[in-house]
Amino acid sequence: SAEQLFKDKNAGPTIETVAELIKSGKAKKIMIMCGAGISTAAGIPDFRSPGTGIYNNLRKYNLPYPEAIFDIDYFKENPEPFYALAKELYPTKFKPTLTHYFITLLHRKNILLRCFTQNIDTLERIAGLPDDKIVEAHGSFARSECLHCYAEADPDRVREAVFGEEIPKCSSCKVGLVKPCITFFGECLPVKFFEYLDDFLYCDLLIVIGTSLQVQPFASLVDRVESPTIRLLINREPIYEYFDFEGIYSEISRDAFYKGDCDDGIRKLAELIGWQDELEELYTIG
Ligand code: CNA
Repeated sequence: SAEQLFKDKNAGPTIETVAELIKSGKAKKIMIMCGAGISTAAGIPDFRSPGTGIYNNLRKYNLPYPEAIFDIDYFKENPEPFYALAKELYPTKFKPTLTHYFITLLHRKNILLRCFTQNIDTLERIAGLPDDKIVEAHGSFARSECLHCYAEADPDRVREAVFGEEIPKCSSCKVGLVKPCITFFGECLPVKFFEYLDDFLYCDLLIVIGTSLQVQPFASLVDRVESPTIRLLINREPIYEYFDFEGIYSEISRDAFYKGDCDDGIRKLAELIGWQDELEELYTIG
C-alpha cells in the first residue's frame, strides 16, 4: 500500500543495520554516550526511573527540590543530604555490567573513538577502559577537593568519612568542606569534556545507551554528529527530543532504536556481530 511504501521509504536503520556496520568494518570510529541506565543492572539507582530512581526517594532528606542534592550552593550550606546519598553511589561494591564490557570490547577491537559518560561510578574504568578513552563528563568519585583552598583530599579519608557518616573537612586549611569532584548543578564541566568535543564530528557511528538525555550540555552532544552518520539509542524509553526514529523530520531517518534493557540490547548487538562468546568471556573473567 501507499502507506506501507511511505513507511518503508522513511524507515530508518535498525540494530541489525548497526551490527552490519560494525561487522563489515565500516564503523571504525565509534562514539559511545552513556548514562545511569547502564549501571542500574549493577545495583546503582539512576535519577529518573519511576519508583527506583534517586529523585523518587529523596523525601527523607527534606530537600527544597530534588536536584538540590546535587546543587553546589545548596551543598555549601547543607552537605549532609549529599553525603548520606554518597554511600549509595560510592563505587566500592559494584561490578560492571555486560554493557560496560561491550564498550571495553570495542576498544580492544580498536574501533572505539571515545566513551562520553555521565556516570560517576567509574565502572567503565573498572571494566578495563583506559583513561584516554573515557570522558567522565560529570566527573567521578575518584578525586575530591576542598571547596575553600582547592587542596586535593586523600581519597581513603573521604571514603572513610562517607561510610563513617561524617562530613569530611579539609586537612590542609582545616576549614573548607571537601567535595568529591563530581560535577554539581552550577559547576563547570571538566576540561576533558571540551577537549574531546570534536570527536563527535569525526565519528562514523554513535551509540547512546541508558540515559534520558535531560542534562545539558551533555544531551546536545548527539546533535554534533552530522547526518547521515547513524545514531543508535538503546534505552527503556525513546527520546523524541533528539532522535527521529520514524523519519518525520528528515526524508530518511538515520536513527535506530532498541527499546529495552541495556544489557539485552547489547547482547543482541553482540550476537548479530558475532561477538557473543568473546563478550560473555570478557564479562565473566572481568
Ligand atoms: P536518568 O535521567 O536517571 O536516566 C536514566 C535512563 O536510563 C532512563 O531513560 C531510564 O529509562 C533508562 N534506564 C534505566 N535503567 C535501564 C536499563 N537497565 N536498561 C535500559 N535503560 C535503562 O540518568 P542520566 O544518566 O540520563 O542522567 C544524567 C545524570 C545521572 C548524570 O549527571 C549522572 O551523574 C547521574 N547519575 C549517575 C549514576 C551513576 O554514576 N551510576 C547514578 C545515578 C545518577
